[in-house]
Amino acid sequence: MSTTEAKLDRTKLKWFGAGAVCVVLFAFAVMSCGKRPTAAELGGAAEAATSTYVAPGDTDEYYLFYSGGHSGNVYVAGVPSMRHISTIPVFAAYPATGYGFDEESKKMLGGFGWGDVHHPAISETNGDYDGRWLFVNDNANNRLARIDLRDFKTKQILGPIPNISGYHGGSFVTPNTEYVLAASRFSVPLPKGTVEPLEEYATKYNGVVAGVKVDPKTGEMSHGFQILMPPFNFDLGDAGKGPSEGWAFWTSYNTERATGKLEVTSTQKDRDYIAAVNWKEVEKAVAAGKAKMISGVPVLDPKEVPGLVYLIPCSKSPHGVDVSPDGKYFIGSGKLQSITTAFNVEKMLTAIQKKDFSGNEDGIPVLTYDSVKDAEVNVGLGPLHTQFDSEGNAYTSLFVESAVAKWKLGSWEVLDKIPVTYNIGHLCTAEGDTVNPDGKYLVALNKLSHGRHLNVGPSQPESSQLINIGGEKMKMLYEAFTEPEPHYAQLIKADKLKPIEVYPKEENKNPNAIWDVKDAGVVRNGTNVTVKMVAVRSSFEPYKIEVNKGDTVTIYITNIEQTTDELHGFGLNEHNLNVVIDPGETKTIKFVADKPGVFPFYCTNFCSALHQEMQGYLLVKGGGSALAMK
Ligand code: RUQ
Ligand code: CUA
Repeated sequence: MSTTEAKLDRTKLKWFGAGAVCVVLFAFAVMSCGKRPTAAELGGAAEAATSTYVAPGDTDEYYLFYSGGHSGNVYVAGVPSMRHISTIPVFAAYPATGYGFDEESKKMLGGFGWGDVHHPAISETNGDYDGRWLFVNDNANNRLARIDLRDFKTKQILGPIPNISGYHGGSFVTPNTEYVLAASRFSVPLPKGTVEPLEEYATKYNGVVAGVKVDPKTGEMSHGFQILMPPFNFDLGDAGKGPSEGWAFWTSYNTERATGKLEVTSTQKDRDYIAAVNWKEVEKAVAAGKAKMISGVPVLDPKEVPGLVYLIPCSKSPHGVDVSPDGKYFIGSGKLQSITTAFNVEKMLTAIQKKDFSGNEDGIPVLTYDSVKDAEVNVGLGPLHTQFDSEGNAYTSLFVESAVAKWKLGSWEVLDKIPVTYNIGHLCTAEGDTVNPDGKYLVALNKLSHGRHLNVGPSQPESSQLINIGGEKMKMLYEAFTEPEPHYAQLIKADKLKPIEVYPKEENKNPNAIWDVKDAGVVRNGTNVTVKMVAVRSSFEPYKIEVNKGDTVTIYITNIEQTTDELHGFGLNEHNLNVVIDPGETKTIKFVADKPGVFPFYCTNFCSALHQEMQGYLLVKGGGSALAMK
């Protein structure tokens, strides 16, 4: 770089506030280890900094929804800034929004204190994100949740789903969100509740692959169909599209049907399987009465109903299968190998037609590997998960190698590779699992950070990296802390979502909602005390609730504000109760007043200059007399 160019570069930097700061820090970091940054390093950092810089007041181009693993939450960040902008509690209580404290959300949680959120999926219409709902599965308690993207709130939790054990093989949606895929990671004897000796695992335990039905209008989820499978461990999946529409795919491992130390016992065979299910045929079979009901769900046994399921050999210990945007290929990678395999849907259909089978598992035909495979691509060590861009390229995460490989569908050439830090699990490209990916960005969800952040002790913060995939070569742009533990993510163009700002009053159908302070009050019926309360800047009405020890108290609070961002909270001292009520919302609190005394309640969510004054008292009579001050 010439001096003029260097000068130009510096002048440019002046105009990019954050960019400049980053470059200075970068330069400082490099110099402090005794090296001067090269012009190329400075230029690259400036470019990266400016392309991720979102100025104060500006907003990001994409929403990133990523799973929060065993936190039970879904996290929302903006891309390219990677700023964490929201937390959506799903399977665990979250005091910040009062989730899990009001009666409505407590009921949804069903008594479980946590969940293990794995793979978020945005609903689709014609194979493209329609921005209506986000589904997430719970690996721990076999549940599926639906978040409404109109208000970013969890609206339904279905489960524990009968017969599914370790719901990891989801949530992947079919092209018109007819189903959300589900599968058992851990085979168990069925129906649940029965016990068979572990020694008889191979014959008496069952795997299950399934589809949870979704109502196309309301998003309401219900038990769809299930298929009884051999006791393999079923892993991640994907739905077919285009020429493969109507098919669903999952990988499986431990096709050895082993127990004990799986790291040894389940890695004996060279290949495991991809299970391919023709869900349109499954629907017909269910309609024809060929399913039997097990624990309230129609279950099909492929031994009795052939033609629904096929197995395709895949490199051993695969972790999911991904269908290309055109629906022609499905990609399966063995974690213990350095190749990923591209299978061809047309070849699969031909093999099925010609009964080109190499064996069977409990009566399920195994297709001949060489007949279905299109190519083995030498991507690198530990291939895990593949996503796509708009130019016909695929991107595969390499766990062992700590890198992302870019390769071409069809010509199978590996085009580029970029190191990531460290041990990437999944990756997510912009709308990369739809029929219409955007390209542009890739987020690497790394499993280990090995001190990429300030030291905060043994539990090291996670890190995810933003990579520009808009050009020929991938470029590292930014690295950010991500809440633990991201397993998968969805990256959707921001303008596809139109979240509401307040809950419109006319849409509030809660029979206990009140909109005028003169309707507020306390009504007693035996030992049941019902309070209808209004929260509005900056007071509660009523501000005094008098009850007797032992009364059951139900409080319906309506936030009658119709102004954006005017939330109120209701925290009750020493009662483990806090709810937050958004503008136009009504929430229900219920508790037994079992402690005598005077308990202040107050607004927990900052709302106005007189927020601190927004308070009241609960008087629970039945204790001793007070110590009066003389
Ligand atoms: S998963 S990385 Cu459900 Cu691969 Cu965790
Ligand atoms: Cu209402 Cu703070």
